[in-house]
Amino acid sequence: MAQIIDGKKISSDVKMMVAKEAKALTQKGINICLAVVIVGDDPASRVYVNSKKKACELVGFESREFALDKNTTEQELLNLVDKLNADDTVNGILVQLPLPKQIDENKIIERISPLKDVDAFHASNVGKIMIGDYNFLPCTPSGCMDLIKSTGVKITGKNAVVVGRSNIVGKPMAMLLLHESATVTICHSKTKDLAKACKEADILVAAVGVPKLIKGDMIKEGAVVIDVGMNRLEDGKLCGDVDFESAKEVAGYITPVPGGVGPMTIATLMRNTLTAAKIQNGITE
Ligand code: L34
Repeated sequence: MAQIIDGKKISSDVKMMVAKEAKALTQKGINICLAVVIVGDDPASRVYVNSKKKACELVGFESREFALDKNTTEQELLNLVDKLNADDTVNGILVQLPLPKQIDENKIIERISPLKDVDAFHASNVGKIMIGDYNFLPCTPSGCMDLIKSTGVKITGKNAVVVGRSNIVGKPMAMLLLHESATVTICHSKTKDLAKACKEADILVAAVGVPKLIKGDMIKEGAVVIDVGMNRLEDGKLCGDVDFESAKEVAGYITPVPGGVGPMTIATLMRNTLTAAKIQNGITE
């Protein structure tokens, strides 16, 4: 029976640390502000953005929301990004994805100043991560690494399998595991024998967006299983990419959905915003 990795608790510890540092900065007259941009009325995005605003409040940041109509043009959004880049009172800029189809996400991401790119999605930040010399890590993969480390299982030399190859989760996740000296395999929709690959994993990260794709019989006894999936079923219930019920019988450690990776994404965003503010204020420890 697997031990449940408590993302809520671990994320709350991260936020407490951020709050403590933010308070010290405030006492020096440095206020920290995150600009949160949401376009359209996707209900899931609304939930996540609200959680981000709430987390800002908790750690003592200002959050400034920019809620734009679903028909906003690419140019209008670019103009807003330019304005936020130029605003010295804004330390971090978060444009919640996905964006409506008339807007090219890459174009928006590339317009955000890399110093304010608290998602670490900008090509220059992605490149820095690849090299291993970076200021920010993307929130979800970084949160996953913290969850893996919380188990005490050593990563060096282990077989790590990442299912999913998105720019936002799969690819950077693989890179972070590689930095910690895991032997990393990336699986995706064209992988020939997914079950066989997963079964080799000491550390398994599922980030594909297919509900309950990973079953217990695909998991190695005692493995660390991190479920990034955030699928809403027809009954309104959230479910991960891992079939929790069968997986928990085999895994050594497993994250629940909800209460696993999601809260860590938000806590890491707070940590990145703090880092951005420190860099922008010339504080280097
Ligand atoms: N720019 N867009 C940008 N940055 C991000 O880091 C994100 N992401 C993903 C979607 N778009 C983004 C998020 O914020 C996914 N994501 C995210 C954040 C938080 C949660 C889930 C996804 C979360 O808090 N999940 C809760 C359950 C929430 C619910 O009930 O719906 C959990 O406990 O997992």
